[in-house]
Amino acid sequence: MLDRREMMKRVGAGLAALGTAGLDPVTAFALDTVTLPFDNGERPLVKYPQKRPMIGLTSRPPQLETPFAIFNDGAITPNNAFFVRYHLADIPYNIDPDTFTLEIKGSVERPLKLSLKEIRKLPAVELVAVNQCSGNSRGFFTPRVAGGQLGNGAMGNARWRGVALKTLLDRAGVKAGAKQVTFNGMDGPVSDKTPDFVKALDIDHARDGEVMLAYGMNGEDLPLLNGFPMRLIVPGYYGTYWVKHLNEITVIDDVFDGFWMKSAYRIPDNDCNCLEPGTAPKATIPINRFTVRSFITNVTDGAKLKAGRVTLKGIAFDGGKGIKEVAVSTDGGNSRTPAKLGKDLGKYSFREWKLPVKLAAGPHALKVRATSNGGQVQPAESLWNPAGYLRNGIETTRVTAA
Ligand SMILES: Nc1nc2c(c(=O)[nH]1)N[C@H]1C(S)=C(S)[C@@H](COP(=O)(O)O)O[C@H]1N2
Ligand SMILES: [Mo]
Repeated sequence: MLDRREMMKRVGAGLAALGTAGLDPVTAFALDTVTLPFDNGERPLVKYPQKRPMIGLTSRPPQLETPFAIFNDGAITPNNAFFVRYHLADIPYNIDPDTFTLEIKGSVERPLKLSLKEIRKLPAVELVAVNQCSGNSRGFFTPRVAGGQLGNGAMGNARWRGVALKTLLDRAGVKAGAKQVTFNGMDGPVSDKTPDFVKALDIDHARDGEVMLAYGMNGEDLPLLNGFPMRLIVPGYYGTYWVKHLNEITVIDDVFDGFWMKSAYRIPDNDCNCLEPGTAPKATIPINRFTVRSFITNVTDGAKLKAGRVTLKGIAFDGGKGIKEVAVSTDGGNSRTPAKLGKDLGKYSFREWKLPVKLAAGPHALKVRATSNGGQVQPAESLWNPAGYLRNGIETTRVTAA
């Protein structure tokens, strides 16, 4: 065990190494453990430079979950508490923003190579949007599925600032017949048997004016582990498309068939994108928009509360239609009352909600259900798929009032 002074020294060393936005991975260390509410849910609480203590899933590459209590602090997730997900262990820990370049190539009239300075001079756009890992909440699946056993902390909401991808594609001049655009970041595999992490979007999606390249996050540079100096933002879409350390954009005339599109991150191609547990899908499609979700953030499962009036509070979000209603039940789902929605930060953002309720002495199953402006409603029970994606069943928080 490290004593506190030694810990602080290491944090200091880690922060000093950030001079050129580089980060020394060995400065991460464990503080304590937390237990997520499913079997084998014990995790170290770890400290990385630019991050407050986070729930550690893996260390090589770093995968960090946001401690859930942070979502009660506001609709925006602080940069130092934002989750981290990587696939490949060769992470660019030392990026020089002065020599960084972004290339736009392939099926374009004018291939471009832009410095960060040049990109920052282009017309800027801002958008508040949730980033959520496809496997957020996977640890709760029953029957359980393979993959990172995440609690509910692989999501976060930030104000992103950068350039619309359309602006860059228009400058490069997309040629007629272009079908998709691929995105590659500076991280890579340690072994050449592992395919590089490359994602693709359809050309019309890439040019919708909302997909953007972000160099700013909540008014600051991106934290290194969230994609410094620049990442893709695909509003309403799962995090897998939000390529970090983005430095290569390629316009292509066919449908990209790289591993991370063709074989990974796929969901059953049917109405519910779900299956009977244990069965395999007939056909699959690439994962795309978020399902609608909501959470209570100010009361934890198993809490003992004072009987009487309690104000419940939480967040909701969906894949980009915006939240129409959040309804709360204190009797296990028999009756529901609509909550008061908080400030609207945009259709891709977390939406806060709150509702005063009266709790009689005894046990209560609190359930919160969101409906999107598109009419999507959270199902009573979470649906199943073999990769553990899209989880969005109505959450139940069991409390006892006395
Ligand atoms: N370069 C790069 N970008 C990436 C990934 C990656 O492994 N490498 N993982 C993706 C996945 S699956 C997710 S969920 C998000 C997570 O973003 P975050 O680490 O900033 O929270 O990054 C995406 N972008
Ligand atoms: Mo992810």
